[in-house]
Amino acid sequence: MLTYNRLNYSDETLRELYQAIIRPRIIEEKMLNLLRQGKISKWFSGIGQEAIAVGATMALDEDEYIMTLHRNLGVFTTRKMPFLKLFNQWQGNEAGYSKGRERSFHFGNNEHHIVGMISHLGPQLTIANGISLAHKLRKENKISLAFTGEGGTSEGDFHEALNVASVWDLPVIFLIENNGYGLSTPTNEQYRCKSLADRAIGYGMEGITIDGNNIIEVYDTIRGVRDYCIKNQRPYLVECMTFRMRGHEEASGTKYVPKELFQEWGKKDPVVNYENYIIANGILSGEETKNIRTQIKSEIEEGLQIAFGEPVLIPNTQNELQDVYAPAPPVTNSLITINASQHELRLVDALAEGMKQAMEKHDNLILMGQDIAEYGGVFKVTDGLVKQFGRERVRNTPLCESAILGAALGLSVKGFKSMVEMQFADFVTCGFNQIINNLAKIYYRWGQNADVVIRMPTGAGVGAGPFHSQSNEAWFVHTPGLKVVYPSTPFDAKGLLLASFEDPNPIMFFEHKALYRAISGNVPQEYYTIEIGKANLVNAGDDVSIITYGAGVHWALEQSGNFSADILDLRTLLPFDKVAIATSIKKTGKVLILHEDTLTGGIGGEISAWITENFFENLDAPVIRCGSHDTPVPFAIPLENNFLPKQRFVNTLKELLEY
Ligand SMILES: Cc1ncc(C[n+]2csc(CCOP(=O)(O)OP(=O)(O)O)c2C)c(N)n1
Repeated sequence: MLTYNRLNYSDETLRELYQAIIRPRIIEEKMLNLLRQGKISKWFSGIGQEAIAVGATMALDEDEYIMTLHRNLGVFTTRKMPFLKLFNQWQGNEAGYSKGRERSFHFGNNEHHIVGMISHLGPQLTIANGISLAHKLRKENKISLAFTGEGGTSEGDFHEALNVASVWDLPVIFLIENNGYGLSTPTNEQYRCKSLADRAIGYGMEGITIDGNNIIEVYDTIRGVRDYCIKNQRPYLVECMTFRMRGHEEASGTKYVPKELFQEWGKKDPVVNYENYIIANGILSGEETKNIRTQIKSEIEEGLQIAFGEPVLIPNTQNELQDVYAPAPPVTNSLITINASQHELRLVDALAEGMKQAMEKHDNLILMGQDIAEYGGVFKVTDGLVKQFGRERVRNTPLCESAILGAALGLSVKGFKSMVEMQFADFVTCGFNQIINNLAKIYYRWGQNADVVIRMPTGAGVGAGPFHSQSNEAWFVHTPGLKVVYPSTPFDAKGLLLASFEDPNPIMFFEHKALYRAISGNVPQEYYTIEIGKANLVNAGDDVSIITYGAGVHWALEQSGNFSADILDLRTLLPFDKVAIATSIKKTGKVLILHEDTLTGGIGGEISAWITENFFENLDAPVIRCGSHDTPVPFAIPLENNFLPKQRFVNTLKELLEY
């Protein structure tokens, strides 16, 4: 039995809480029936935990974002998502929230201010930071709230998210639904602190543990915590104790849970207890609660009838491909006259000039990265920007790639642009999940774009060893939803960087460290952009096409006096310029693909396959690839020279020409 303290809440409020908590329970009871009949797909039940989702949602303003999890039906219903559309979503119908592209609760919707989870537990916590940062920058008195299970608190993103929220003074509520089990894992195999709320102390924030089955307690606590977060501009950790009354998902059973626990927690059922309380205290009569139930049931039946009659989804491949990227605006100022005032800049300075002009043009652009403010970044690309644009827009970050990339996505949700600087491209591995699974896929999944440029100082040739030298662009080329840009000259670097900031999609922007200060060239002083996806023929010849990018462009150019070669600088690797490649190979009939990346699985394989599939008849020789050896990048200079294809490719080229 639960005991309720209504505090000063009006009958009206208590009635609203009842209407909100009863709805997800009735929906789920119906869903369980349908599941048993094999009419719907698997389901993660929130039965027994509804007071948390419902109470927390009721405590927020409607335009405050909630990052939800798989058991949070109560958030979706309390935010008044129509049952019909929700059911269409669960059924994978075109009329659902994700056009059939996502399952269950793995979607978001800006109209209802919900950012749903991806399957991976943890990343949603860091998105809340970005949303709250947006509130803070705009001086809006709003919070964001992110859910996690107690299992999810063991993920690195939980720690990174809480730390960043605290260091940046962000008004975020982190809410743990502690329901006893993470799949089959009980809490004593998940963590060893007395209460998870105690973890707040370690991050320098406040935390509290409450009864998650008591809807008035949840509602009142979250209201109070919300006020605290706004007033103090601080985050807060709330742990709600509850119990998962059904299996992790319906098919998986509950054999591992002692029966007594079900009995004990069954007595504390959040819906039954609250209904009894409401009736016993005359807030609603038994008749009235019955009517409310009947009305919800008929709404469900009506929705089911329509949704089951929905046509089977007929795939349209063109639509599917089109929805991978948010539409990019047309390129502006791309035609610069030859007389435009130019100055000679090193590649690093061209990037710095591009960064500055991007900041001037987009007042909603936020820069984030390790040591990028006063220190100027380890390669000094952001040097001086904090002085001109201030610390709100040029932000040093703690060491936590994942949390910052997640925050960048949160900023996008609120209409900001952002740049995240990886200190070295190698460290992107610590933020890999956010890029690959969150930023890259979100537009296709439910139409929210990730307006983020991730700058990647990359490449070898500087004796920096296996973890400061990697070429990892191919990892991202394999991920639909990303664009991969890789300039080789100062002119391209500035123009492509500015184009990247205009593009609303997530862009992996590779900058070769060894070229930063080694390559100079004329760069227009004014703002200009170069179209993403367009290659550049940097040398024209007849006998062979050298298709390359980054440092490879310069290796090839050094040899250009010895061969009659088209040297095609791809400039963008995803999408790569098929027209330019086709034009060149039709002319020369021989192709060498040269890249610094290791050979196996490098983008050369993809381009080679595409050429062979489409232009076999135009070829006078097999398509040849030349890349680094398939080893990690070695440290000692002789080893590194041996690793790189810079010297090797010349012989390969000769052999190809003699073929
Ligand atoms: C990163 C990651 N690892 C593993 C899983 C598989 N998985 C899905 S739910 C779950 C248990 C989650 O437990 P908890 O966070 O306590 O949430 P609950 O399901 O209890 O609500 C696991 C292991 C996952 N989704 N993401």
